[in-house]
Amino acid sequence: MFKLPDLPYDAGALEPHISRTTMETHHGKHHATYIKKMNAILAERPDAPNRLEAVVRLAKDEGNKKLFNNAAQAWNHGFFWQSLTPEAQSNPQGELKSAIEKAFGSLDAFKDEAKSKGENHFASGWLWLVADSKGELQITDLHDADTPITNSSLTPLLVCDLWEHAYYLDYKNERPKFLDAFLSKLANWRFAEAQFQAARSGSGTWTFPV
Ligand code: MN3
Repeated sequence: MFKLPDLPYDAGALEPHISRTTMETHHGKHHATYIKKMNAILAERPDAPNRLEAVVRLAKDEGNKKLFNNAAQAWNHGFFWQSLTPEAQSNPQGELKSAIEKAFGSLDAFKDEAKSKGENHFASGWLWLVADSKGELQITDLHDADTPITNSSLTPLLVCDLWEHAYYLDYKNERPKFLDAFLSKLANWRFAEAQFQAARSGSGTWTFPV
């Protein structure tokens, strides 16, 4: 059984970019419901692994869509809360900065590509910055509950939730404005740097709390 993890900051801390109401609904209702539904399925599965990452991979391998959708959404939201920060942050530093410049040309070019992929993603899903096994970066948009953790050669560094529930109360249909806020005000580059270092050293990437 998994518990809803606490937000790593106050629900109102991301205002004015994301309102307290959005965060309370997104975390306390949407995220909580995915965990509740997953737990109901796992209650019938005494053989299920006790790490959420392993549950997500098992559900994918088994083709168990209902379990996969709820388990992957539980994991993705846990990772999304870490990908946001209320702190005014400097841009990516060190090796992550170099890797972004190598992959995209510049931080601005990265933001342009991320915004374009996020804007053009049809319907629900997630916008990921991932590192491959060679430490090379890519931006990938995945549909619905899909998550890069089922691909053993990819490590997620940051994610932005593209489901309407992530931004509709604050931005209505204007997803590009939400993407701008994410890319220029909210993205947690210190977390992405730590993930990138962990990916390169082969251990210590973020895991869902048990
Ligand atoms: Mn969501």
